[in-house]
Amino acid sequence: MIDIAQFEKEGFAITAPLFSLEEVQQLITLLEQQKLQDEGPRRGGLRDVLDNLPALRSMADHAAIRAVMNQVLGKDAFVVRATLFDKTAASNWKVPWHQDVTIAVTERREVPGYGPWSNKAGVMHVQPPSEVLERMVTVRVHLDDCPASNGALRVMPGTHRLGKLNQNEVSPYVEEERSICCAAASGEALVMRPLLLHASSAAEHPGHRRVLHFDYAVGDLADGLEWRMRAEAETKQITPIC
Ligand SMILES: O=C(O)CCC(=O)C(=O)O
Repeated sequence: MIDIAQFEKEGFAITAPLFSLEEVQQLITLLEQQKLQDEGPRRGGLRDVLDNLPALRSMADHAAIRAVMNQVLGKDAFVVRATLFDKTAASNWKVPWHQDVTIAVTERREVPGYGPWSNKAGVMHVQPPSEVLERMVTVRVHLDDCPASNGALRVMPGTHRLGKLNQNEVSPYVEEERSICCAAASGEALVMRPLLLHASSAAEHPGHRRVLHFDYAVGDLADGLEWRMRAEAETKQITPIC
């Protein structure tokens, strides 16, 4: 459970452990068996990880995440995307301050307020209007301990209330001395609004910094546009892992 008033004001919260060490270990073993982290693109991430590992869907619906989701989006929230991020010696990256402004959809349709479009590894992405992004919440589950020195995410509190910014409008809202470093232990999660400005540095002594990043939403998109993952949820047979 999180402090919901604080979450709405600041745009983020760090949870108590949502997963036991045993569950985390089970997930790491699963990822290692699948060699997903080695196949990730240059930046040490793997998009659409549920496509490669549909068993992870049970984690996205884990009771501990559901309890948080019930607080922040309500019981009708559904997962719309999952990404695995890792920082290793071979792929130790940093990202500048930005908001998360794209969603994955089933197909391109010209709908007012939606755009620009992009095709990322065969998956159609679009920037929706701010109202859609404001109905979304991200849960970043840490599989490894993530102190500041391991490339933890930094956030600018309250910036989720600015609406969608162009990347060239971001810098006036970034005050490094006011930023918060979201250090977290293995099993803990960072819950955040996608419009919250965030950035991260490279790890100082890279080993692993595995984060499963789940995006959740409520409600339909406009004029027949469909969330990609929601559509797939209805057609795939899932084997639970935890
Ligand atoms: O995991 C990170 O450090 C950054 C992830 C990121 O850039 C994002 O979620 O948009």
